[in-house]
Amino acid sequence: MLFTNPIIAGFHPDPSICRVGQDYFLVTSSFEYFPGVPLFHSRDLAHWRQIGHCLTRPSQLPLEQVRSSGGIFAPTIRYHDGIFYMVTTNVTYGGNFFVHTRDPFGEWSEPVWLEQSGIDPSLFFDDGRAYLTSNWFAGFPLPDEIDPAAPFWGIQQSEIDIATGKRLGEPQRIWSGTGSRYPEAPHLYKIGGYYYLLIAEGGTELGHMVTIARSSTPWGAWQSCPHNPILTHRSFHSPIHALGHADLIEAHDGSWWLVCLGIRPRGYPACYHLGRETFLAPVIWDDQGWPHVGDQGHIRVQMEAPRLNPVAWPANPSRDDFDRPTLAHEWNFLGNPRSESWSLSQRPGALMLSGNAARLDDGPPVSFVGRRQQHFNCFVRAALDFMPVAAGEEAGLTVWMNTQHHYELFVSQQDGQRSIAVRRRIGSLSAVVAREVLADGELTLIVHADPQTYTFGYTIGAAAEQIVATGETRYLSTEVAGGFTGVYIGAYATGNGQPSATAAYIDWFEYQAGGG
Ligand code: 6LW
Repeated sequence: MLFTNPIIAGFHPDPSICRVGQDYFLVTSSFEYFPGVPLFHSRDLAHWRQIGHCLTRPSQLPLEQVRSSGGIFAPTIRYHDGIFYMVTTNVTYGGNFFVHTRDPFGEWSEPVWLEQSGIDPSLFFDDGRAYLTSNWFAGFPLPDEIDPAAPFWGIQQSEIDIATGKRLGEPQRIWSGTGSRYPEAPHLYKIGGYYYLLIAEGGTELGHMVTIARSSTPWGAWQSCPHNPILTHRSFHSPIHALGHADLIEAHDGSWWLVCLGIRPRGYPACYHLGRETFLAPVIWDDQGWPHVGDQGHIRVQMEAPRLNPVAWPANPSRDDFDRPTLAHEWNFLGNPRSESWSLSQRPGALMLSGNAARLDDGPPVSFVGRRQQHFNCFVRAALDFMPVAAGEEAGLTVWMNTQHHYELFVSQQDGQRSIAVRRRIGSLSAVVAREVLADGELTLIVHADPQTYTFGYTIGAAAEQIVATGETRYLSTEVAGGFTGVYIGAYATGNGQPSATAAYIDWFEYQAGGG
């Protein structure tokens, strides 16, 4: 079978994978979005369908007033003795914890909080023991001057009681990698008599890489792989970059694979706005017991998986009519949603958003329901029924990177008339770049995305589309906006500082994937 990377497109970083028989489960980071930690299922490693989220309740995922790129960092998923475990960090509230379930298609447990610091926690089960491995760092962002003698940068580990989460010993600092910055994303495995410690180094940007070491014990001493880094695209000609933060898996046919994050930057200097995505590569073990990843340490867009049979899932419907009692898995809120801010039952068949006082620029608890942009080219339409009465009330679509970088196509009152406008916020600049009075009739908001540009338009009834304004994708990229996330396209409503009683109704929302 030929498969295409990324295997999960759009903002889906820090993948971790486990297998039960022929069923594969994969999780990714979710930061400020709720529900948290999207959970995917596959039977061939290449085709994935989202089956839910691991963190679906505020008691598992407190995100009150979370800032952009706070919340949930990298998760690890493991299966042991009939139980699935997902361990992660809520960097905003509480630190490291895990949840567990016997049924990944159902609900996960309440959090079990852990007594070990550091991001990127991972669990490893061996010989009746459970190990918690995480990174250890001296703070982020890096200070301008680092005293090489002072902090240990690397990986720490403790043994824990998996029933209670209590640690059974002091965390030990076990490896600091091969010498590059940000040793992180550790995963421990036992393969063919050795313990292998897989980590990421170089940071999650263009210098990202995957390194590995092995030992005869889970604690070291670690022998670094002679051909480290085993995966990197530093300075390599490819449409794919920043490969790192990986997890290994042995497939049901005995072949080995690696999932990792990567980006698809465009333009010059290159930048990316779809976020860090999930990639797959084959792994071969040499007769010295060291892994070789992909095509000589590189990942291509199209790769061969000769021994795996494709098991594709039906495509998600492109249009959501909001006629089910719960939101489909692709939808997210920003932070914990407030019950008064949204409803699927108030007007059956429509998503109701009610503007609270929070502005979009404030982030949570703004009334927002969005989905990831997963394709460079896509076409989004949404039917909006919204009759603002007070100044400040607005509702519409946002192309959203974070609180300081987002573009809106929105309806509001201006000089007593209902108008449609485009606002662009880029850092500390915010401007309404176009505004028109709206005629009466059924309003459909439209966003066309191509690799360089968002084009905002609308239709009234069956009339031809009116274009309102455009905006560059570049100014919503990670290089401009910062953070760890990728672009969402969402519906929102806000009172802009005043609670608003005027509901906005999204009758349907359509996301049509184009190329890329
Ligand atoms: C994650 C770290 C990283 O915790 O980025 O690329 C951080 N790797 O391992 C946030 O996703």
